[in-house]
Amino acid sequence: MADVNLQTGLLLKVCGTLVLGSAIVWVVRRFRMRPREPVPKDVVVHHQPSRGPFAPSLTPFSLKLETFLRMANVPYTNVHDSFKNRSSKGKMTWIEYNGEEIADSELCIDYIKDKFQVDVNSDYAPEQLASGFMVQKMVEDHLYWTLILYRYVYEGALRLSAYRSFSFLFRYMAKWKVLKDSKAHGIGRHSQNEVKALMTRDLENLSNYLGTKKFLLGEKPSQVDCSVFGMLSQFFWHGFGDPTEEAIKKFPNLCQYCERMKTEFWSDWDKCITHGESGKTVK
Ligand SMILES: N[C@@H](CCC(=O)N[C@@H](CS)C(=O)NCC(=O)O)C(=O)O
Repeated sequence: MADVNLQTGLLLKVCGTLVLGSAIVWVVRRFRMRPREPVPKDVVVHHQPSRGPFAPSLTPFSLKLETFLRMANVPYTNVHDSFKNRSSKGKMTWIEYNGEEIADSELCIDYIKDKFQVDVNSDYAPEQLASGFMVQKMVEDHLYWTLILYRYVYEGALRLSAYRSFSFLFRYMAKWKVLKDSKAHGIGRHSQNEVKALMTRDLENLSNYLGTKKFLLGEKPSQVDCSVFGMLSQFFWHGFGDPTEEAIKKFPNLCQYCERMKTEFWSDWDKCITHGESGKTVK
């Protein structure tokens, strides 16, 4: 009799786990479901998260891609849904064009350049473009990690929560994920002081590279500026007084560069930010 009760209990536990597991899978799938609205023809649809408090996005890669769309003068529209509706690769910024879906900001840019036959780099020689490319890799694959370690791990997204209603669970999950991913990258294994020194050194090199030039490569903006601007905007407008903001403020030419890119490509900036109001709907 005791054996039968034990087996029934075990069966109930297994069934319960299966039912609960299926329910979680169903909820996650539904949460991530693609929108059903028709997509306009011959227009790039940029899926990105909602607008940021003091810059158009809290995601450097979304700001990079949208700045590129403006630089390339390509018809586009935004759908602010990618927080829930991720790309096929699980990341946030992505595009749709006439039924095709492209994930990853850099691959989106390659696709747009090819589809619309645009060249935003024509003012520069291959050697200059190569150095710009290497700057971009430093910014996206190194400086970026210092930013998100500060934002989500060391600061626990607390400063950000003043402008965005992030639940405790979200902040906990974000911290856990960034810590896990940054450890896989390697940088997350350093101490906070070491990360701070690495961040400052990246910014210092960037500042030296920019020097007195108007844009990264010279007098005219080019593709690399989209990426660098997307990233530096986070330090300049979305540091909320934390050490990332303190770090960029030590380099006046980087701050002026942020303002210059804003003036050049974002005349509607004020309509594209929430001005710190959580949940406010803007362009
Ligand atoms: N190489 C990607 C990087 C995109 C990326 O890392 N996006 C972050 C937001 S800044 C993201 O989606 N993180 C969520 C995650 O990793 O699950 C691109 O250029 O689009």
